[in-house]
Amino acid sequence: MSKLTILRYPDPRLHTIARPVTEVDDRIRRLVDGMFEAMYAAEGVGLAATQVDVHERVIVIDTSDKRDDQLVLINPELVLISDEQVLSEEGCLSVPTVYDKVLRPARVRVHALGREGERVEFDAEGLLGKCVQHEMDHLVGKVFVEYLSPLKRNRIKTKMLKQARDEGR
Ligand code: K2U
Ligand code: ZN
Repeated sequence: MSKLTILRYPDPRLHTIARPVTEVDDRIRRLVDGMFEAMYAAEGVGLAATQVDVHERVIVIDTSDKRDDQLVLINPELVLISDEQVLSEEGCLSVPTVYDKVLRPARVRVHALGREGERVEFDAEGLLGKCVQHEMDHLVGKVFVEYLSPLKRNRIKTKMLKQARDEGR
């Protein structure tokens, strides 16, 4: 698979709602491998299929320091969400150079399928917890800047459009 391109905000395709994966087959595994390649190249810790213009419920994550602990989440669901919330800084590979604080549940329990179609279930908090929630937002067409004020969001939109012009995108 040639290297996947990560969509840049405010590309309208980022607001597409992903459909569930019907079969975890070699096509999905090739997509997963391409997503990890694009995520590592962009020095990210997570990536949703929406961001590479594939609208199926697939997420890849690697929050390890050595970049060698791959987590694949297919058809992910949050089955438990803590009442406690935490405010922490986020960024996004689709909104480069922009970082701001987002309030999210502190802990979540995740159910998903893994790379071979096996059941995956874990509790997540901290960086992994917010990454899972950030990626699952992507799968329903939501970008983290939508949690910010309209004024901030419009300034970011203007900045991204200028960046794209300057890069000849
Ligand atoms: O979905 C993405 O764009 C990947 C995010 C994952 C993430 C977001 C918020 C909190 C935790 C993880 C990026 O990996 S965030 C870090 C980043 C942002 C821009 C450029 C490089 C790395
Ligand atoms: Zn993102």
